[in-house]
Amino acid sequence: MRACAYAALSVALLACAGASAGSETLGSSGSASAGLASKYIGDKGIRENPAVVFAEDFEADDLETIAARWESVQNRKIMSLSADVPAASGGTRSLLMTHVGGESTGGHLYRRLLPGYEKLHVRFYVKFDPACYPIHHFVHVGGYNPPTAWPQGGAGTRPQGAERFTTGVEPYGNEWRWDFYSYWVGMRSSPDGASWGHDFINDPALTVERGRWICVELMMKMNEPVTESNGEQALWIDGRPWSKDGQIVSHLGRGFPHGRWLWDSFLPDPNGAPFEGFRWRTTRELNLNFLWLLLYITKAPAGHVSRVWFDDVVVARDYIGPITPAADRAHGAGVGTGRSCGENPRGPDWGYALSRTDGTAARFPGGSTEHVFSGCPCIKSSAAMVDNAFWRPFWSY
Ligand SMILES: [Ca+2]
Repeated sequence: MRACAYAALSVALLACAGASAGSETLGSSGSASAGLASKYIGDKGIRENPAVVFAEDFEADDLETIAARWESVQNRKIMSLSADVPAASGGTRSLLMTHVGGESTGGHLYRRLLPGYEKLHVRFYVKFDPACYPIHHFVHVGGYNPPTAWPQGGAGTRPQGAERFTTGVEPYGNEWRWDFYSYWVGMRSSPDGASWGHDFINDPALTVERGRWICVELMMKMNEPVTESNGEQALWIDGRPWSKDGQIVSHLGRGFPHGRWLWDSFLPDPNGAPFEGFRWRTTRELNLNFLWLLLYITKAPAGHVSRVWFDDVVVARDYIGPITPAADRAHGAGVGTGRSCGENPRGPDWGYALSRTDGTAARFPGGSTEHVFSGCPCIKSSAAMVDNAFWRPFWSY
């Protein structure tokens, strides 16, 4: 459980609404299938995929260009463009938020995702400086009816069912563990009589590692029909769901996982009752329609500096997954291991890029230096290759 002190926030700008998600990409083995990102090395061109709703890679010469892609920008003065990017990223810029204790409570980028969706995946990369102060609230996804160009309030209050729901993906306070933080009509009460956001994973082992880039993906799926509690939400860290005591606990829907409630916390437990599912809404007018890239820090001592980087945000109707690294950058990681094509650990349908044995970039028709194949075997015979000699496979996962 977690006390949510939103009261100090200026009115309409910050709200802790809970939303949720669902995921259909978890197989029986619990591993995620290849996502949209597997088709776009370095994420280059991913925004052209018809399933992609929005993408923000922060590749721009100035913040004004970035701000134009969002509807609400709070505290732009703490934001800057940084050359620190995820290793697999095809870009050279990320967004850095530099919070200084005593000067502000952070900042945000917010925008609607219109016309609104029944299911969405939101994937982003984040890096917390090792000295980053505990986060009070973080990135949120959800829906407002009607949609607004700014985040709404509602902290501590259970939604009515027709007007809002939200879910934050949050590094929980001093614990630095990943969990959801959800508000919806079906939520329960907190010990103080209010309804603060609910958490669901409650595993300290799901640590938020500071000092490195992390790939975070949230999925939310609406309940349909609106009388049912068949909505879902799911979370992947670095492309992996989270399991505990023999069950996946990062994907919740009607009947899964098993556990029990303690006030506003769902505690997964294989011997508990099946999760009841999410009734996110009571009307179809309410759906997934906003993304709130939020950094909210409230208790850092005066002068304490907390740096948080964001990059490679993608919103899509299907599973996205981590960025596929370029062959040249990753050369060596999967080369020379003696694996044959048939031993591709992601299965024969997983694509991969090639690089030359001498370390130079591969060349393909059209001048491209990168290529993702969709099948196996293919390395020695693919018509896409300019030259059959000197190529080796690189496993792109
Ligand atoms: Ca970037």
